[in-house]
Amino acid sequence: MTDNRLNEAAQAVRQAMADDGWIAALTGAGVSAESGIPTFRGAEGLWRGFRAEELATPEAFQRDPDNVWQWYMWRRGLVLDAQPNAAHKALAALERHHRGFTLVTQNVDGLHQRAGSERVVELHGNIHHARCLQCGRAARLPEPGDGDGPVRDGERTDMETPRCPQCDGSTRPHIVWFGETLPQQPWRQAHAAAASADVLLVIGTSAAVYPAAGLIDVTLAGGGRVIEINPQATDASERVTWALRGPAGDVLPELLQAGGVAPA
Ligand code: BJW
Ligand code: ZN
Repeated sequence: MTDNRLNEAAQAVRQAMADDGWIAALTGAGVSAESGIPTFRGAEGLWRGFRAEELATPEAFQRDPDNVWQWYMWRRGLVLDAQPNAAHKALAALERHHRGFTLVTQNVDGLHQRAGSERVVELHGNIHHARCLQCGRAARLPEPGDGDGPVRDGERTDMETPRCPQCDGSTRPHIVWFGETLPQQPWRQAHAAAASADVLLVIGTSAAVYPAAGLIDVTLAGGGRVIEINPQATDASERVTWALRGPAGDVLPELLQAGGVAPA
């Protein structure tokens, strides 16, 4: 993609860095699509005939905790088998290159961290953790290959929610479901980053889920400019400054390289 929009957007990135300004990124499921992780609202977003909106709710978990748990463990399996892609790596390179950068993600897959990003603000939780319903502690789930991992003695051990290692209470996925409030500290960090951003990169999100999608308006209201990277038009396309069409794994490295960030 070598059109005017890309060049203008790259110029805004370059300028923000030259001025020692602030850059933020908001990522969604599309940034992990090229790693083979299905998006929520895409055609592969279905699992056993359920849509994500039918599984990612406290009511669904109350009704059938094992069903919801198994959906998360299926997704976690995909994530553990996946590798970070060029878009995750480009964002890690941007963090290394520019101090005033904050990466905010709606994703729960941990692929940004695996690509080398160290300061990741997770708005919707993390699929590798379970949280105790009794004492509130979030603990990382065992990895395959740990003595305690999902397969032990040939038997799957991840088909039911585990007990809390601290108090033996019941646990749930450490995820923010529809109707639940976002964790306070990450939300504050994300809001502050969007408010002070000279440039906000909005990558691979349908911008349909709030309050995350509202960060776009926070940046625009603060006088910052917004660059959207997505192969499709989204709910935000009409209000962003530049909408760059294409897969994040192609467009983001091209944009950042044109903006002066050395490739990963
Ligand atoms: C590519 C690509 C490639 C493909 N490269 N791109 C204001 C207005 C209206 C509604 C609300 C509002 N405020 C709150 C609400 C209610 C609700 C909400 O937003 N509903 C909307 C659906 C209308 N929000 C909430 O309930 C939130 N809580 C809250 O607001 O609390 C206060 C409150 C409490 C009580 C009552 C009211 C308010 C919580 C939201 C939690 C979202 N949780 C989920 C699931 C859990 C995580 C998990 O299981 O993994 O988070 S939902 C799901 O959507 C997931 C995602 O993080 C989130 C966003 O989806 P995302 O990432 O945008 O994915 P997709 O699939 O939608 O889009 C993928 C995009 O990628 C597409 O555009 C593709 O084109 C693109 N793409 N290939 C680049 N290669
Ligand atoms: Zn506990």
